[in-house]
Amino acid sequence: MNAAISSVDENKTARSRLARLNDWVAQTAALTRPDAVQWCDGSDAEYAALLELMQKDGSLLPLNPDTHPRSWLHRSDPRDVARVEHLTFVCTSEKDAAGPNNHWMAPADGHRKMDELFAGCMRGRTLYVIPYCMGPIDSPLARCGVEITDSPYVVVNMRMMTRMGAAALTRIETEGSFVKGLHSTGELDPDRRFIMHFPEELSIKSYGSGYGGNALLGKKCHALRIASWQARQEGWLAEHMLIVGIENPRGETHYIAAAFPSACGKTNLAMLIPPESYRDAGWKVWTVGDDICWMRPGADGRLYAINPEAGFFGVAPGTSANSNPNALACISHDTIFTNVALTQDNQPWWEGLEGTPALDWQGRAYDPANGPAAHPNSRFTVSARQCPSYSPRAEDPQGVPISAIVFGGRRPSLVPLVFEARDWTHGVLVGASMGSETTAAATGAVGVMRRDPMAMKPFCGYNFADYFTHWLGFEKPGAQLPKVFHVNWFRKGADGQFLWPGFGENLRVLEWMIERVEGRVGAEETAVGRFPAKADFNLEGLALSAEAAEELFAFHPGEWKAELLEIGDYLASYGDGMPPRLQQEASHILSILE
Ligand code: OXD
Ligand code: MN
Repeated sequence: MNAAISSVDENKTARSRLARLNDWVAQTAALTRPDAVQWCDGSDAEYAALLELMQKDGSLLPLNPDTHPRSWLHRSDPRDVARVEHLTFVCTSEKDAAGPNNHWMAPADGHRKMDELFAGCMRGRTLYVIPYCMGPIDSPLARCGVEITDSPYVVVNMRMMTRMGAAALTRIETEGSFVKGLHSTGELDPDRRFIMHFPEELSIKSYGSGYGGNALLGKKCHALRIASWQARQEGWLAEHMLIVGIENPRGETHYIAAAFPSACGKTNLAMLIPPESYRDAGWKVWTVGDDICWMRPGADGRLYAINPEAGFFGVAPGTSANSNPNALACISHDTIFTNVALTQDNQPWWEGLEGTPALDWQGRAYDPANGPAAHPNSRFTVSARQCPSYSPRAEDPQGVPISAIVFGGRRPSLVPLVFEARDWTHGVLVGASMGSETTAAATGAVGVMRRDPMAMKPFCGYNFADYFTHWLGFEKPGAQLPKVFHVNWFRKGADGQFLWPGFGENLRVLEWMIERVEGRVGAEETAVGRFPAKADFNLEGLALSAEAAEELFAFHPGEWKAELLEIGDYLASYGDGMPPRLQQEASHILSILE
């Protein structure tokens, strides 16, 4: 076939691939009845027009242009401030495929329920079509999606959080496949709110919320719930993990992927600034991602990771010059804030910052009797490119090689500052048995301890038993798997105060991990994993009491026995599908403890 004919054929095929998208947009418009349909190209002009529109209708308020140029405040409906796990469903043909870790509905029922809500819901509104790519546009690890929404707030946020617009549409045209996400803010009525996933169809329907995790469908819905399903089928992993590069004084960079539940400091760790003594010695930290990690084995057997996101949707409260100066620099311009408080001179404000608030997150004159000035789950949305520590490898289409995987949760007692898993199977058990206290990132009680395997409890799009089997399956001939660690920044003393200073000082823990990866230091074997030998862990210059230092590294066999019994029951709750290897590993540890 001559080249001219083949390119005509390719064009025809590309057009027919786009026909699938066009048909879906037309069907959706017929169902939702918008006044207008706008295809988003991701351009500056489009962004400016949407900002102007929202400023006019009052859904975005301009912030102080001298201190926060081109930045905005959005105040959401007070009943719509967090993810809604109880209203989030995975709709698979077989209930068992979704597993006890998900709320389930049969796909036909899910579609019926959602289509009733969507019918006519965009009357008087514009339907926006957002083609987007999760991951660097030229990366073989990246995947595309299209979100249809009636929310301009979603469009401007998606522009920062994904590679959105013309380039994504071109990739969709070439590949033909994309994740379909349909979203409407509806009436923002919590009784008419559902976030439904149809992994077998690679589609999402979300109604009744404008909150990031429920409405920016590229993020949790696509990049975790749907992607975890795709990843299982295609042999990779979609994880709730930050990715950070640690450069040692010899100039070598190790990339670490770390899973922590929502609002447990992933952004802070991803943007860590080394303590002065480390900086002087030449340590550097490079941010690749702060929330989601897609990784797959490369030709050399190592796991290679990309950050599918292009921006940060970070928790504002607690972000300060002490905890995260890089984030503060990042959000000093071109940022959208949601549900933060305001100072007298119209600067964004939240607990942890200096100064005083004048208006709270609902726009009322600040009164401590009404609770915190900023909502505890108030957020900033910002492009990752604004981050001073943004890694030069962050956009590498091949991803970065992962040297260590870290799991961690909020554990006020028992769990030491750090330990290492003996091998991959043990590492998977350590991840599977992760526990943490709940936070304000989801509606419901805060501070309740729950099991949150791999920090994926709210995000795994299929049965955890199959997910653990998938993880175990990465151990195969030729694999060069990362070492696995567990950390706990949140250990408290008898006085209820945190024992570990955290933030920049966490580099000391990462240093120990890297030394372990490089085989430079030994470790002390315990039944539950490898603990640092005191001599190998740098505590120099830290104002840590001897008791705190002792307790942070202590091993309490009796309490661990109780923990392992609980973990055994938890794993058993997933029934027959649970990989025996994981339960055997837990029983083995228990037998050593007994
Ligand atoms: C997030 C979350 O927004 O985990 O990243 O809730
Ligand atoms: Mn998250």
